[in-house]
Amino acid sequence: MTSPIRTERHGEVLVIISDNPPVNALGAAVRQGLEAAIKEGVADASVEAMVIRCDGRTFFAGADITEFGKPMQEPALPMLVDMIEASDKPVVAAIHGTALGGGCEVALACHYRVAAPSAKLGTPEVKLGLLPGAGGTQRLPRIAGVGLALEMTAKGDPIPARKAADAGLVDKLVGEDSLEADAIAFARGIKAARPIPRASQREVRPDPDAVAAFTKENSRRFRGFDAPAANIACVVKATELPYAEGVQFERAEFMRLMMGVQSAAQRHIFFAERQAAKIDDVPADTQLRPIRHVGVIGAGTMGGGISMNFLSAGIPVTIVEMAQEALDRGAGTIRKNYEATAAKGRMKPEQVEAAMGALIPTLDFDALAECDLIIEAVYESMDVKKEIFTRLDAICKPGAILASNTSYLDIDEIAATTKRPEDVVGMHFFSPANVMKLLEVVRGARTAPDVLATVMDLAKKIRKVAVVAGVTYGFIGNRMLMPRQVEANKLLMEGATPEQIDRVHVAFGMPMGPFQMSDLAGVDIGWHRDPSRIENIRDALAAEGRWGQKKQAGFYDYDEKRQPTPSPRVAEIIEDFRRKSGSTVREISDEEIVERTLYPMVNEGALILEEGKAQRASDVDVVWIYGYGWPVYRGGPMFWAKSEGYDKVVAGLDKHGFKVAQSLRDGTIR
Ligand code: T1G
Repeated sequence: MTSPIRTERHGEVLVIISDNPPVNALGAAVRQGLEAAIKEGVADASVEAMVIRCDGRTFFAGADITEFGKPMQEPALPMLVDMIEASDKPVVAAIHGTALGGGCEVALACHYRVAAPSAKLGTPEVKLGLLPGAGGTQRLPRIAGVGLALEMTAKGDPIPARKAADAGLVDKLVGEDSLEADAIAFARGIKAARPIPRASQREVRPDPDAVAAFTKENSRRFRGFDAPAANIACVVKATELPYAEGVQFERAEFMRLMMGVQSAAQRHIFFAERQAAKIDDVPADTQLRPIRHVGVIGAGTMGGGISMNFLSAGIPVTIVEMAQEALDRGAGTIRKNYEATAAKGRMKPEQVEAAMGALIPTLDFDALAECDLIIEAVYESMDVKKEIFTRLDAICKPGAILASNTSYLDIDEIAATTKRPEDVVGMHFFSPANVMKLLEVVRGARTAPDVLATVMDLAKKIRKVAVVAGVTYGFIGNRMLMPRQVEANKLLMEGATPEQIDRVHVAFGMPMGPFQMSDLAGVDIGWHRDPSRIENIRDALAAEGRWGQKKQAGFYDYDEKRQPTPSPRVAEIIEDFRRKSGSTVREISDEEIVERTLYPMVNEGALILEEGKAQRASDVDVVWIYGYGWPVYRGGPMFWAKSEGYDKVVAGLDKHGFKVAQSLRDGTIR
């Protein structure tokens, strides 16, 4: 097997090159090749300096995550980076693409770093529930200081090369297309410089105020996660201990996290997210349809958010409304959202103007005729959607993709109103559509493979995580949400309170519970609007105008800052319903709430998989992580059920009389 590492001599400079597509992950063969090359350079008297660079799209993007949990093959990365740093001949890292995790640690162990301006450096291990385990938490603060080291390790977001240069992490920004030549020239410039700068030998002053401020500032963001605190602790150790002792602490923390359930869950989601992009029965090289212009029907909250995704990706959008006032309001909201983003420094004013310049608001439905993709985003009425698709069928050009943003309705029924059902697909965005990453791509019985492949590819372009769902009421996410809501309401009748149920879900790691969520979305969503017809607690609230946060009253009362407080009026309404329905009120345990609200979701997920309405269990997990705020450190409902033990989940469901999916009972969920 040829090594992914090769060397090339440029006079007195030895260039060590990794070629391990797709992202030069630091797998065993790469590490062995690097070790041999460094030894070769150190041993060869004619070598006066070395350069490490990578072929392909990026410098090392980290340790090979697929090797985690398997027996370690020597050399281990910590030993390899220490060996690079110990070299008595200067080693220069030549960085392009993304130097991430172990890749960044290799660069930090090199004595100098040069980078292409477009490069990024980062330690994203925390996003895998880990920390930089090859000296990164000890070398980073020694070079860049405590503040930036905390940012990079505990948050995990990469930084651009220019910022890295300003922080001393990169010694020189070189030509975008002359990386190797510039790195060799740089190496020649420093080959004789002594002493050789070694990051591990540098001092870093303690900065307890920065640590305290950082921890406080991010407490909400880090809630429930184990890894951020461990990253912070390691950086603090770097200011207290010599390198040799600091890395021992780092190593122990790394192994503790690696053995933990959270990292297993987060690594599961790393691969699940990438797997979700693959459609089992559609070849990866399927010819895609060109999407150069998109049409959106409806300029309401969803239509506006959906349009922003395409405008931000540089794809022009024709947005159609029935009335000028609604059209102006919709376009106005899009501009306001962009200007708010620019005000936070996350967009330049010229980018706002470019996006708004690509928006074509119109009352003329026929203007959609030339669009490559049309997304219908009007309110949930099958009749209205059928009428719209009939009109689209009459005017749209051959090959145009006709999509519905319905959250529940039957895509096949909508498609059947056209003579081109193969061009019809569901694109279910989540509110706010310009923010939420999830996109459920609903595959109809007649949806053509190239339509699916095109929409999945487009999802990447608009920075969405797309998951294929089959036609079933509520698709994957909302279908699993329904049994949870039903049980939550039953538990209210039996003695639980909205606050108790929501507290259990928030403690579990959800951003909010079922009733807080109902108040955010609107208690009146889907309400029959007849105040005299009161069949359940939700009807009673809606009839009283308690429509949720927007009315400062729903299942909770809300202050002007939208802070919820338990509502005596709601307690009365619930009490009234219990009395009228003759419910037996009893003490409800938190455990029972988990068994009756989360286990049924898992059960529904298993049924969805049995019916083939989702490709794989990990897709269901991706839906809940990116669409409903399921805590990533629990890996999603299906992964969580497996880590809890299917037997325990089945026992809980049996205890409460649920009909258990056969695959869950047999433990054969795929
Ligand atoms: N190991 C193994 N496979 C990897 C990988 C990695 N580190 N990174 C990517 N892949 C695979 C990925 O699964 C996909 O495979 C293909 O490469 C393309 O990836 C000791 C312990 C680099 C920004 O966390 O963030 O170092 O689906 O689709 O959108 O301290 O990949 O094609 O079969 O994501 O262009 C730390 C993880 C590891 C970076 C490129 N490093 N990777 O994004 O492509 S832990 C990371 C990424 C560590 C040390 C510790 C992204 C990317 P497939 P892709 P992309």
